[in-house]
Amino acid sequence: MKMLIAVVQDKDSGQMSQLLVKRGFRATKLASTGGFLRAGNTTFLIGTEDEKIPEVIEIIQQSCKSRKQMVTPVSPLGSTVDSFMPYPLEVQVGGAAVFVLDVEQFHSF
Ligand code: 2BA
Repeated sequence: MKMLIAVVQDKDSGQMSQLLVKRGFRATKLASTGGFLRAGNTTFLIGTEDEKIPEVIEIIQQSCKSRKQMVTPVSPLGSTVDSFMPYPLEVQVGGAAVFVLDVEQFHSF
């Protein structure tokens, strides 16, 4: 058995949940925050059999789009107002960051 952890954008999480339920997968959704953008995103925990991992990855690819986002960097510690120019920076976010882990045991009571 595997545990798939997928960090996705909030905008894509509704469609992804629907597809997972429709195709018979069990999942848990957690509200999360990206360390870099400090913006909300959604983390899915999906426990499934090894052979079903490609199907889950296909669902994630179908649901999650890549988007560009502008970030204004925060002033680094110690810099003066004169020397720091906070130019907005464009970053590409997503489709999804996916981790697949081995599960030693699973119990459901
Ligand atoms: P954030 O950490 O808010 O990152 C948002 C986007 O900012 C990233 O998109 C990436 O394009 C950019 N980025 C992140 N760290 C950066 C850095 N140090 N310098 C320059 N650009 C940077 P994604 O790579 O698609 O990641 C989307 C979200 O997935 C991340 O949100 C984070 O919540 C999660 N994530 C991505 N990689 C991860 C990892 N290795 N471990 C844990 N979470 C991860």
